[in-house]
Amino acid sequence: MTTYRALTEAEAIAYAKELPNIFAADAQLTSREIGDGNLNLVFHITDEQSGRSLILKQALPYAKVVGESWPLTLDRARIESEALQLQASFCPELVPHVFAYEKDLALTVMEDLSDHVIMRKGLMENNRYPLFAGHIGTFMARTLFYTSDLGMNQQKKKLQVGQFINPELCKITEDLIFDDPYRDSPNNNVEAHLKDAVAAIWKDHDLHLEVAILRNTFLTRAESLLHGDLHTGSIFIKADSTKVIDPEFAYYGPMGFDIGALLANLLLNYAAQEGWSTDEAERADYRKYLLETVKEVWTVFEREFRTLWDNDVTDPMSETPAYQDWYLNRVLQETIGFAGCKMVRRIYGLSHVADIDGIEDASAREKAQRLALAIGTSLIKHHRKAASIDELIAIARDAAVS
Ligand code: SR1
Ligand code: MG
Repeated sequence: MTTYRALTEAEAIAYAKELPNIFAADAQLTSREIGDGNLNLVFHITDEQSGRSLILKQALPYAKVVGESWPLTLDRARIESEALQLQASFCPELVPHVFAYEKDLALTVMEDLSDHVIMRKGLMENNRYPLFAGHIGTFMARTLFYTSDLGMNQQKKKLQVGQFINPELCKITEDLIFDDPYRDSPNNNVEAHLKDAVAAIWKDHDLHLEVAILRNTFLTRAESLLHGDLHTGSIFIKADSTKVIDPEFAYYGPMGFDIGALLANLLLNYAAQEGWSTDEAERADYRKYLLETVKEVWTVFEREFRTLWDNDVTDPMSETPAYQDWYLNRVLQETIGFAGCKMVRRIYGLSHVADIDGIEDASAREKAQRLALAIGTSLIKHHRKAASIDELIAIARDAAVS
């Protein structure tokens, strides 16, 4: 039995050499630790001679972003590798291939995607990805439908809920998204120029009610196997390919949480345009592209989900007239609410996003932050009244002009 230890680059090379059928026995491998996320080590292993490469991802027993004072279960590596393999059974072209998972080292061996870029970085360079909405809408429709009571055997689903119980990672989300931002928590990271806006949020009881309702939904609704952290840093992209990575927060929760996370991150980039583009017309044009993408993501998701429901549904009551419409409207409303929560937490919670924090000019950054907060809080307050994705888009558009 191997005992857990965080690998060094040399140990990562030695481990990779032992993997069957990947590198030649005499291959000269190099390793670079490239993990830039909050939690894990990521080794990029390459063999110059054959051109072969792969990724070794290893969970650390603590949250890297905070340090060893924040212990974190290694079981998240199992959850991630099992979620990736399940997602691959629904849409293999949209996730990295997993070659192996080593429990004792909390280590997953997977396909190297370095010909793609992290989508957040691509958006920060104002790149456009015309195939993205189709890819991600399909990913969400398939993974959320086929892991729900609508798309699989309902007894097997209960067992699958057990397979993906993920209490420690869920607690991070419960705290950082549905609690800390709404009170003066030491976990928050508030820039001085935002103190008035944040203080107003801490006093806004109408807003707190909506957040409490969304938090309750996150805590209690075992609807589908979620990715659990579907932001633009969890997506590798290039013109003709999208790969969803990093599902270590996977658990059974409400569908709208994944969709909302994705839309929130597009809207955070929308808000960040304040700082990235000085040319008014260029900024307006990229914002238009982002809102069109938001709409298309929802439209593809809804269309694909309805098709799966019509063709593959397992629930005996699913043909009840108007049930499908009721169901999708509820998913839409929760998507909008969760999107709002995901925006607010990234502005002054523990963990921010580079789209916003990377704006060097403090006054442009403040404008972007206030815009994100205005959109996020409006989405939260509006979510239970929503009946169309156009309402989310109108909120984003109106906030940017006011
Ligand atoms: C302590 S982890 C902070 C954040 O990083 C991940 O990407 C999740 O979004 C989590 O909330
Ligand atoms: Mg991650």
